[in-house]
Amino acid sequence: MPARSRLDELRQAGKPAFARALAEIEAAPWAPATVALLDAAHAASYGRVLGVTGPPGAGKSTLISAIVQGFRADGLRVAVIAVDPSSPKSGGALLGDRARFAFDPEDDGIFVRSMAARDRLGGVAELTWPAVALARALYDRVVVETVGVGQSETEIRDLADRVLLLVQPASGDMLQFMKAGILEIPDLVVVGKADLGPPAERAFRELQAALAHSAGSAPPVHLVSALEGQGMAELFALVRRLLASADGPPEHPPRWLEHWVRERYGRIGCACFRTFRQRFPDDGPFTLLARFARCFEAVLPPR
Ligand SMILES: Nc1nc2c(ncn2[C@@H]2O[C@H](COP(=O)(O)OP(=O)(O)OP(=O)(O)O)[C@@H](O)[C@H]2O)c(=O)[nH]1
Ligand SMILES: [Mg+2]
Repeated sequence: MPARSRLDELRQAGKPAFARALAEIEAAPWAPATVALLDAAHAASYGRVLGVTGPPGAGKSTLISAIVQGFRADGLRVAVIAVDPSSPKSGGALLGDRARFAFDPEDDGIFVRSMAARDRLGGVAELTWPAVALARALYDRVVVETVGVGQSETEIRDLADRVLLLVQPASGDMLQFMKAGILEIPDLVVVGKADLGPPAERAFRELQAALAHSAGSAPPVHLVSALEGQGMAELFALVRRLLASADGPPEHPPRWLEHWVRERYGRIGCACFRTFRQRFPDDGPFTLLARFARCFEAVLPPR
């Protein structure tokens, strides 16, 4: 079946079909039909992507549940992709399925998939890129949850149109984030669990003060309680506005391509890729990756 009609069929068929398509991508990422489907999705992309990152247990999934309800109330269809930090040894999720969302399973307008970030702690899983590409052609909004432990923040920056960093009161996160320069990445910073009272307010004031002294334009800071709703209306209004004003369909080639190549083939692979891609300017991103993988792996010694 031509990739375009497959995409149309997926649009009609709802959640189980999308889940099956993701399983196929996972099983045969370089199959010609997979590559064609993903490039068709990339070309037909319309959804906007919100990345939500922050330390373990900060309340990301709870906040995402609340934001998704807001999107649904706006009549938007939403896909949520949660990347679990995984154990480098077992390759499995560290704490089982950490995606704790409160969604109505009967609602066909919300799709949820959690995936293990295989090779390291935090960051984006290899399947996240194709999953987001496909989701952008099927859903109005795509929310990606990642556990922020340093390097992953830059990955989410390239994958998402807008990035929300969630921090936990009284955790010392702020100091760490400032040192690591992570506060430059998000479009907005949220201090969660406002219902905890004074520690949350203190964290909020500290963050505002820190950002006021930072060079360049500082992201706005919000204090919210996703559990009790405090500050959520204002936050949602901002998220809605930020996504609506995002640049629209991803640029070509997408920024995440080089991340993917570097992740898989290292710095040398990335340097080769830069030259390689110039020879195939008309390739869709997934066709280009498949072509590169074929060539690059052909010259590598067998593993
Ligand atoms: N008091 C309070 N607790 C919250 C709030 N939001 C989340 N929590 C609690 O914080 C804990 C972690 O919440 P999650 O939403 O699973 O956090 P997470 O950041 O997605 O966690 P991981 O995915 O495991 O990194 C749970 O026990 C939540 O009930 C909040 O607004 N107030
Ligand atoms: Mg979570």
